Amino acid sequence: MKSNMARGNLILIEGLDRSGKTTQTTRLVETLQRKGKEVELIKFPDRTTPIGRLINAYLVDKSFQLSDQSAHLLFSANRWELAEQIKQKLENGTNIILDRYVYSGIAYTAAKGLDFQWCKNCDIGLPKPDLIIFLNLINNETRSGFGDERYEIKSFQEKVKTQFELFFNEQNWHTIVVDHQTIEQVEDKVWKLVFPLVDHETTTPIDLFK
Ligand code: FDM
Ligand code: MG
Repeated sequence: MKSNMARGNLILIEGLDRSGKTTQTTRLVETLQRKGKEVELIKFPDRTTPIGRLINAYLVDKSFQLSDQSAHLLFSANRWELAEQIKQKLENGTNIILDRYVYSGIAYTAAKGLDFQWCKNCDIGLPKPDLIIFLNLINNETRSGFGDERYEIKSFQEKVKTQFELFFNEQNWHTIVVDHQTIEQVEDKVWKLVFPLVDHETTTPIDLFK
C-alpha cells in the first residue's frame, strides 16, 4: 500500500451465541453497500475451507474426539489461512466486517479452563480490528432458540461471557447491551460506532493483534 493511500477498515462484531451478530453484520454490510462503500463479510469459523470443515464436524458432532488444544489451534489456523487475503483486501480499500474473530477464539477455549495467555499466543500477529463491537447479552434467558451444536449450553455460555469480560477494557472495544432492544435499535447503535470510521479516510497502517 502506498503510505498516502486510504485503506479499508477492519470491523469486528463479537458476542455470545444468539446475541444477534449475524443479523447485525448482515445489516451493516447492506448499509455500507447502499452508501457505495466496498465491503465484504467474513464469518469465523469459515466452515468452507478444509480446516473449516474439520471445525464444523467438531461443532456438530459431539462424539468427534479432539483435544481442547487441537480444537483451539484449528480455529486459529482457520483465521491464519485467511489473514493474507484480509490484509490485501484492506490495502485495496475494501472494508471487512468480521462475524467473530480472535476474541471468540480465546474466550471459548479459556472457558474450558485452558490458560488465557496460551489461548492468545497463536493469534498474535493477526490483523487487529480497527473497531470491535461486543453485542452484550446480559441475561441469557431473554433469547430463545439455542441450537444443539457443541457450546450451545447456557452454563457454558456464562463461562464464555466471563472470559469475554476480560477484554472489556481493550483498545477499540465497545459494548452494546442487546437485551430488550429491537434489531433496529441495535443497528442504530452499531452504525453510530461505525460511521466515524468509514466517514474519513483511514491511512494508519493495519495494527497487529498482540
Ligand atoms: N468458536 C468460534 C470457537 O470456539 N473458537 C473460535 O475461534 C471461533 C471463531 O464456534 F460456539 C465457537 C463459537 C461458537 C462456534 O460459531 C460456532 P458460530 O458463530 O455459531 O458459527
Ligand atoms: Mg452458533
